[in-house]
Amino acid sequence: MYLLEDGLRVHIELELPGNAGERFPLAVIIHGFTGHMDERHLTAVSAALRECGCATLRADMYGHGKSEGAFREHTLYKWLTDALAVIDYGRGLKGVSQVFLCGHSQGGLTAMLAAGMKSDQLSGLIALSPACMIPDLARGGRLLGLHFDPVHIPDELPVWNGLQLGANYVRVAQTIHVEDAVERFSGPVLVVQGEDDDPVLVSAAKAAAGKYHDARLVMIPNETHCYDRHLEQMTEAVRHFVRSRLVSR
Ligand code: FER
Repeated sequence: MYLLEDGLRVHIELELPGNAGERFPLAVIIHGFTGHMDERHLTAVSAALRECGCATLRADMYGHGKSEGAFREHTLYKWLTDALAVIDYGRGLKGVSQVFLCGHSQGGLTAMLAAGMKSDQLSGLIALSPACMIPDLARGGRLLGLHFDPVHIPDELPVWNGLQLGANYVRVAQTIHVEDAVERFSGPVLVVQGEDDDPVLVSAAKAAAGKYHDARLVMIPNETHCYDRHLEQMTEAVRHFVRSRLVSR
């Protein structure tokens, strides 16, 4: 189904746990850059969360999957307002007792930013391979494996799969200070990171985990950005984190 956010359709998929009672927790799940809600690692984390009794609400962000908006025009601000709208929709569903927020990569960064704005409304944040180095890379003119002048940003940046990304993506990213969002979230955090991911991502994820008030970092040896090799280790870390943070309804 679709939500309307600022006049544009945001594609969402709500799935209830097998034994949903009158009250149940809910987890919102956000994909990464060039991704979509049906990627293998996202359907897997979604299934793991339902095994813990959570309803899951996966969403396609602006310019991705089946949501409206052009990929070229997407920015972290647009993803953030989409994420806030999806969380608000989830919070408003009848029976929802508590809300977890989970994101992968750029969706992990988006989740970290949204969590900083909704610390009082979230029971936990799950950041999978969070791409929290994007703002620093944008300020340094080094996104997407490219080098550019960060003060005179080219109108379009080529993305690895033939897509083009507009300069406003970079201009927006340059203004974002992840440590502010980290400081503003006081709830529990799980960061999961594969050790064979891009080293820039690995060190940024470790650093972010170290700055949260209450974070657990699970490093998975010999694992990629999208958990291609040890998917079960990622989903097990998520189940363990969520199970100990369920409130009695
Ligand atoms: C980049 C590295 C990683 C980048 C984006 C990502 C826009 C995001 C990856 C993902 O969400 O999977 O340089 O630039």
